[in-house]
Amino acid sequence: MANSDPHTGKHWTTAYVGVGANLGDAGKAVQQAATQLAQVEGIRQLKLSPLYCSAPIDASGPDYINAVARFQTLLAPEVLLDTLQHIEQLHGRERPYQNAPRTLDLDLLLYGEQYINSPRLEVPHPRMHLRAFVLRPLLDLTPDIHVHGKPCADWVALCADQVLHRLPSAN
Ligand code: PH2
Ligand code: MG
Ligand code: MG
Repeated sequence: MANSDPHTGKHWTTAYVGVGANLGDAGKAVQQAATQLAQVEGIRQLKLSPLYCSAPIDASGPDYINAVARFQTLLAPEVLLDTLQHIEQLHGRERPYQNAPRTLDLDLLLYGEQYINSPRLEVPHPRMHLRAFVLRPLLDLTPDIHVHGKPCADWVALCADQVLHRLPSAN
């Protein structure tokens, strides 16, 4: 099987996670979340995209900071979801109402080539192909990536009206 470790036989899957925040020090929360994810057993080779700032879409509150993390994982999708929710909790995530402002949001965007529809999880993430704050950082990480069978760059062109500012990198 592609991407199996020859010594352990374990299978590493490439996953993408959308990282966002619009309460508190959002930029710091996004960076910290990436560091925390990279330290999880069963996650390797994590790369965080550049950070972007944008107004909330279908939501209210301060501007968002968004990025995307790409990594390889041995964790099954729902175990990965548990891990993401645990990290959200470490950042004091509250859910008073749908799309409320948040200290940290971690959304599983893509898990290999899989389509998942379970009560807890829909992958690819249902609105990702419509959101520049997801697509632009995704394209930064993996320029040839496809979403729903179409080049990500094509989806980006379709949401060219969404204003998004790339933040200068810290290093
Ligand atoms: N997340 C939402 C709703 N609206 N808008 C921006 N700009 N960035 C987000 O991450 C975001 C949003 C729900 O998760
Ligand atoms: Mg979200
Ligand atoms: Mg979420």
